[in-house]
Amino acid sequence: MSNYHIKNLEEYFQIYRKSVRNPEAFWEEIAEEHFQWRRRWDNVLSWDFEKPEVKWFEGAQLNISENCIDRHLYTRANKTAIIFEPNNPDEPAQHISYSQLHAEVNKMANVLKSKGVKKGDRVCIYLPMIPELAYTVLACARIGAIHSVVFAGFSSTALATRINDCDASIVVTSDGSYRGSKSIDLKKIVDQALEECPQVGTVLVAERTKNEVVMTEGRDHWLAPLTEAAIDECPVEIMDAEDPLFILYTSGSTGKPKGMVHSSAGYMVYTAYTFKNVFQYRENDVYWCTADIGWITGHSYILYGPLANGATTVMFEGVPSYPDFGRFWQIVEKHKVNQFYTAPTAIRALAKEDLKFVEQYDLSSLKVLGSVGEPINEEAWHWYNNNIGKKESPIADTWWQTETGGIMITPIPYSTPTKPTFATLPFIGVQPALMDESGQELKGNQVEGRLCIKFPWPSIARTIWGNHERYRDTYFSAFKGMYFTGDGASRDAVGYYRITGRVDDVVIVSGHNLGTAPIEDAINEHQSVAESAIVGFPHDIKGNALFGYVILKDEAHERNQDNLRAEINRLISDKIGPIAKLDKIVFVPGLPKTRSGKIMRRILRKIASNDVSNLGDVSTLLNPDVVDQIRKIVGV
Ligand code: 7RM
Repeated sequence: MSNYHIKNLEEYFQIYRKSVRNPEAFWEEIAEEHFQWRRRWDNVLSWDFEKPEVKWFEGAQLNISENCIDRHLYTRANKTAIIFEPNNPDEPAQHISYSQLHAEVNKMANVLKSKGVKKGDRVCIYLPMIPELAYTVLACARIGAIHSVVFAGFSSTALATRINDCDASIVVTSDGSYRGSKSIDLKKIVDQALEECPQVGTVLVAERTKNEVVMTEGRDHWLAPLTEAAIDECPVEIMDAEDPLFILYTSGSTGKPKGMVHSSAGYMVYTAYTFKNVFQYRENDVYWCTADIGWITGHSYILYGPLANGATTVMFEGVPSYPDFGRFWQIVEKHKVNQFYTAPTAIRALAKEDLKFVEQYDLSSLKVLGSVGEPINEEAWHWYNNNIGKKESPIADTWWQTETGGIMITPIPYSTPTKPTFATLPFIGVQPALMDESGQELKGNQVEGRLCIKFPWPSIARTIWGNHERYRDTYFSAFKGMYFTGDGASRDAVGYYRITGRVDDVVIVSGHNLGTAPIEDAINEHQSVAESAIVGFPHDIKGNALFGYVILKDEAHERNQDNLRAEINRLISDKIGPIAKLDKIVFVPGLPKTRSGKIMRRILRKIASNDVSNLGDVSTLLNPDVVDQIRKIVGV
């Protein structure tokens, strides 16, 4: 029995039990046999969820870029590491071998060094899905700089907040990006952001769209001439196991985004091990995850997990709808993709279109389908299973978070029988618990509660950048001695988990986590707005959409409401990004509040979802009458 590659359900249970009975021994064996270490650890695990503090493989030294690239050169130098598939299907794909990847990453590492970047410095990466993005991420890892990738769909304000929060002094970007038939002027967004970021002394600009850009003398440099002149050998920085590898921002229910900090060793071990098993990856398979590297899914399962296994990973620049709704399936056929990993929102969007977009392509290479980002509804699950997997490729509905670093609850394809809408069983080493609101663990099956994790796994985020107290308060204070996920879940009669969704004020729109508070903050800046509350409501394609309740200032009641709606959405677009725009905006006289002044979002959610059968007791509200007034305006 090999612990590294699970082959059937019995083996899963055996390995699972072993991993829980003695986690240290289990993870030590995985770490020992599958990675390259510069120094061995002194201690496998120390932890305290009260502090909270988690350390894996303390004393060990390594470099993750060496594990993802250099060590494969002995056996896989000419194997394709990354297939770059451009936005435009007429532009040829690039097959980047492990030895080419090595050269490009080393050159980029030397460029960063030449700009003064050192171990521990933060590098903000604001790039589209082009090879330079992969090179920059891995180059940072190589020299021990902490990368902070910001999704290139975010606005200049959102970018500036993230640059300043981690005090990055260098930004890597491009002239522009292609998204379907559109192109976006990324450099201009960076220029705007940097008006708020005086500490940024260097901007490196990759050329992609060749649109005109303004280059600020002394600060901005085209990347290509620098990499062309750079040497393609750069020694790796030897990192301690717990040295931070990257920061990735995720929205919280309140306040500014949280910069989740991931470690070097634990993150590597866990993403590599989950990748191998969840996707049942075999040498020479072609694996494709459609996420953007700006999200954790792209970090862990486009780059680090696959490359640590010497896999071939596809990086797609475009969108599922361009040039038509068959693009994903055309790419699957073209590159003979074996494992395909996408989000329910994409599945729902494609399921709405004519089946001819699927049927004209040969999808017989597919062996495993993955889903991530939000609960996959039954209809979408069956469409995916019937039309893409032809009922022969198991669906891995993978539940996890930016904070968890890697997949936590998932079927093991070909081992775990799947069940629509269920993420099924905990991955090896993961110890979930369902808790009731009084803080008691719900034992046994057929229960529903708040999803917590009882024991550390190697890739748990170690802190929130610059705010350890917020880290403790957000994840370790709701349930004593446990990591609280913010999600609700149920467990069925055989112990399968089903994730029911967020129990806090984060709404997942098209797979993007959006905190409602920052959107409210943006709206409230409108001169006509007095107060607002945003909630999610179910949406056919996006999973959830945003519903805004807005209280206008008195003098604004004369204004045209449609104009106001358009202005509010423009403001959100500018401050946060187009993904945060509201689908519905209603103008209301007040918001239901508790006596301590907290908005009762539960009530607003029910009204937005047209589900007012059970509004609960509203008599304790500060302003019970407002509920009926709002219902009248919304018409429910
Ligand atoms: C990987 C990722 C995390 C939140 C998480 C859940 C939701 C993710 C699933 C899911 C049901 C799934 N990271 N979520 N996967 N809900 N089933 N398979 O998405 O930080 O961006 O989001 O996403 O609510 O807490 S994330």
